[in-house]
This record gives sequence, C-alpha cells and structure tokens, in this order.
Amino acid sequence: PAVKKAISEAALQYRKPKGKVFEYGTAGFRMKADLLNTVVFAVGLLASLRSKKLSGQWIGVMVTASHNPAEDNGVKLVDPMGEMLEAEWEAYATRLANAPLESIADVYDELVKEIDVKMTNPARVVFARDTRASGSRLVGVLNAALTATETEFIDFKYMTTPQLHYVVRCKNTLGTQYQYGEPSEQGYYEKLAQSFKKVMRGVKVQGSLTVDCANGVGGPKLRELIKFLDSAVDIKVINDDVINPDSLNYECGADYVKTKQRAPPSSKAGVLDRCASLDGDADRLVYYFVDESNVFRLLDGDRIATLAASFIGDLARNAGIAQKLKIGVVQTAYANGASTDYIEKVLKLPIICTNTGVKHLHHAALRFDVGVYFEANGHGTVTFSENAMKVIRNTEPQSPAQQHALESLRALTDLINQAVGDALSDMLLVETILAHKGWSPKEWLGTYTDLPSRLVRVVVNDRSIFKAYDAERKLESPAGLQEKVESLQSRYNKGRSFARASGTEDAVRVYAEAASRSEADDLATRVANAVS
Ligand code: NG1
Ligand code: ZN
Repeated sequence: PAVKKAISEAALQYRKPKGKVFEYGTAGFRMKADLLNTVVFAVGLLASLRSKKLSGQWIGVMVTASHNPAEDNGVKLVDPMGEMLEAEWEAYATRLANAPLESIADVYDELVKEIDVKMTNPARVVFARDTRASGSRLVGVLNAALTATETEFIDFKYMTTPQLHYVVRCKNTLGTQYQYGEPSEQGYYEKLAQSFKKVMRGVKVQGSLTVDCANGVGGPKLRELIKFLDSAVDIKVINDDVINPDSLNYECGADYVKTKQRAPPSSKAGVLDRCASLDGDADRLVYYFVDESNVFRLLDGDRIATLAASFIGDLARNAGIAQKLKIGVVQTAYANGASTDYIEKVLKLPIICTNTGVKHLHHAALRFDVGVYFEANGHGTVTFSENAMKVIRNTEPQSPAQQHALESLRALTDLINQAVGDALSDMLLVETILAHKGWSPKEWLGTYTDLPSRLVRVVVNDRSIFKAYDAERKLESPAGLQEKVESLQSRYNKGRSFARASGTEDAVRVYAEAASRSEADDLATRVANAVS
C-alpha cells in the first residue's frame, strides 16, 4: 500500500501524450524523446516487478534509440542472463505503458496478482544510457519509478547496449561457476582485451582499422578499450563527436553505411583501407573498403557470420573436436542468397532462417552447440552451448597443434559477448580471424560474390494486413499478393523477393535480389508497386 501510494504520487509529475498508443516491439519502446516520460516510468515499475518475480535477480534497463535520429530515444529491458526481455512480459510492458497515470498504480497491482509476484522479494535493477541529450531526463524518470517501488539500483551512466547486457549477466552469475566476468566497465574491457591477446598469440594484424563510431557512445568506449589492448591492433577512431548532439548517426554509422551502401561522406579512407562502422549504441558492426577501381565494397553481417563460422569450424577440426560440436548458422530472410549458398555448399553447415529481430535469431542459435547468428545489418554474435563449453574446456590435446587450437577456442568463448550482439567484441573477433587467415578485406570479400539487392520502404494505409509466414519469406495476406510476388520473381535470373510489415516503423519493407543490379532494382520496384 505504501508503494502503491508512492507510485501514484510519483506518476503525477508526468503527463501522458494524448492519443498515443505504445507498444513494446522488437527494440523495446522507441519514439520521439519528448513522448517517453510515462513510458520510461512504466518500464521502471516493470523492471522492479520482473526482478522480484525472478527472486531478486538483477534486471537491466537500457535507454537508447540505437541508429535512430538524435531527437529519438527509447528504452528496453534486459533479462538476467543478458538476453532480451522474455516475450510474455512484452505485453505487460505494453499494458503498463498505456495505463492512464491516475490508475497506473492499480494496473501495477493487477499485474502483481496476475503474474503472481512475491512482493517481499528484493528488487534489483542496473541501468545505463547512450549519449542522447534526452537521456539524463529519462534516467531521472527511471530513478523516480525505482525509488517509488523501493528498488535497489545502480546507475552505470553512459554505456553501450552490449556493455549493459554484459554487466547484467555478470551481476547474476557472480560467485558461481558460470561467473561471466567482473560486473563493471573495466571488467568488460579486461575480459575482451585478455582474450583478444590470447587468441592473437603468434599472429599479427596487417595495417590499421578505421572505426566510424556514428558519433555515439561507442566512440568514447572504443577509446577506453584501446587502452587495454596494448597496441595489439592499430585502431583509428573517427566520428566520435558526442558533444554536438545533432551529429549522432548523421551521415555515418553502421545503419547509414548498410542502407546507403556507401562510406560516410566524411571518410578519408584510401583504396583497400580496412574500415568499420558501429551504430549509435554499438551493437551493430559492418566492415567495408574501397577497391582498386574505387568501388565501395560492403562486408555486412552475412559476411561476419560466414567468416566466424568458417574460422570456428577450422579451429574445431584442428582441435580434434569437430565431431562433438554441432556448428550452425542462423539468418533471416534479409541474408543475401549468395551467403546462404556459401554456408550450405562451401562451409557445409546447417542454416536456420528465423523471423527478423535478434531475439528470434538468438533463440534459434541456442539449438546448436556453436550458433553463429547475424542479421544482415550487422547485429549478431556466437553462442556456445553448455556441451560446447565442456568439450572446449575439458578436451585433452593430443598434439601441440591441437593444444593451440583448443586454447584459441577457449579464448574465443571469452572474446565473444555471448549475451548479445556486440560491435566492439565482434570487431575484435573479425580482426582476429583476418589476422589468422592473413587476409585483407579483399580476400574476405573474395570468398563469394553477393547478389545485387535492393531494400525499399513502402508506406501503406494499414500495414497490419500484411501477414507473413515461413520466417517472413511469404505472405498469407493480403490474398493473392504472394502469387504475384512469386510470378514476378520467377522472371528474373536468381530472383528472390519478399515483403513484410516492419516491426519498428509504420511501413512495409520490400527486399529483392537478382543476378544483376538492374534486375534486382527492377524486381524491387515491381513488388513495391504490387504492395502499395
Ligand atoms: P524492422 O523494422 O522490423 O524491419 C529493423 C531491422 C531488423 C532489426 C530491428 C530492430 C532490417 C531490414 N530490419 O526491423 O533487422 O534490427 O530493426 O532494430 O534491417
Ligand atoms: Zn543498435
């Protein structure tokens, strides 16, 4: 009752935007930052309940809008092992966020009963934010909700999204045999740097890497990480202006590079220079370079997945444990068809295709001993099952070569942020693999040839009528549209196209690929016309 009263009183400081319906989607809540006060308040209440429900385990709250423009912001919850919030709770988040402020304490009470939360349990929350100007106000709101609910909390100030996921997992495994690391920013850098140096023993990274940090939180964090790397790799940090609030994600960053298929206009990289871009909260990573003919070449999430899968496969064979590890790759419908072909025919690995959104990919990856998952946009990681961890840790090497491979695998399980896709960790992973293979980005690109593709955003009256199935590769409604798409794509050499309602924007996305650039563009235009 005291808590209920405190919630009601705290809620009265805020005003709900009129006529706005909120929904906890694939990226939590995300919108113009002005509209977020009451949403963040509701998320604070729910984080507290989630922790109590899980007997006082630490829950994370991240305030970020990733690659969105600077004036947006967002908020999402992190579950105890560093995963995304359990799907069933997304509906509770939506319900609390839409509750009128006068009755939000009642809705909170209803949820306590419905979810059967033991209110005498402790509640513990950690939170952090990206560099957006609105972040400090929103953290203040979160603070108010956590205080009203008598929740113990730690404010980690500025962090990348994956750093917060890391801290959550560390907090909840502290003192157990699964302790993930020290629950601090320093612990994060130490873990990455130590494992990187281990796996880099005996090899050297060629040349330097230029990293575009989207003018987001990844910039200062990458600069910190570099201090721990002892010059094991030469990294040049660019687009790390976190002072000018409007520069965030503006004409730079992983989303810009992937969607525009070009380098940031500010880039001064020369021919064959190795470049990478992070997004605004540093959970996405893409590589690229300019070839000898001055053509921009993108190495996206599909490329990172194939690189990682092939490397881990080689290590497993060299370590003599390939028979004991089921390695697989998880993709979405947006993966380039050429990458899918390469994984099946050259790497000879099984593939699962899932719905868009990393939580789906992550979930599917757990079905393998080693699950490599990446969205084409550069968000992903590698998961290792308990069996894999045991085999990698406990196998007795039969030769120095096996021992070396086993040690590299052990270091990789620490280098890779298994909780969530992490651009900084993924970047060190790519650097490691390129160094081991002695590859420049040109050799990496040479493993297969991407099919030209086109992604088009189509604004429609009501995107909810677009119902997909088969991992979003086909449409069951509107009636007749699927047949049309199939008839269109059959007219093009290697043609493949699909349309689906976006989960984060009010639009339908059309994807098309085909053997040539003009065919891919043409197919995309025709399917987009059929959709609108
Ligand atoms: P939607 O808007 O549902 O297509 C986008 C990305 C996803 C994922 C989410 C969350 C594409 C085509 N879609 O989803 O991959 O990253 O945002 O941020 O890139
Ligand atoms: Zn992001």
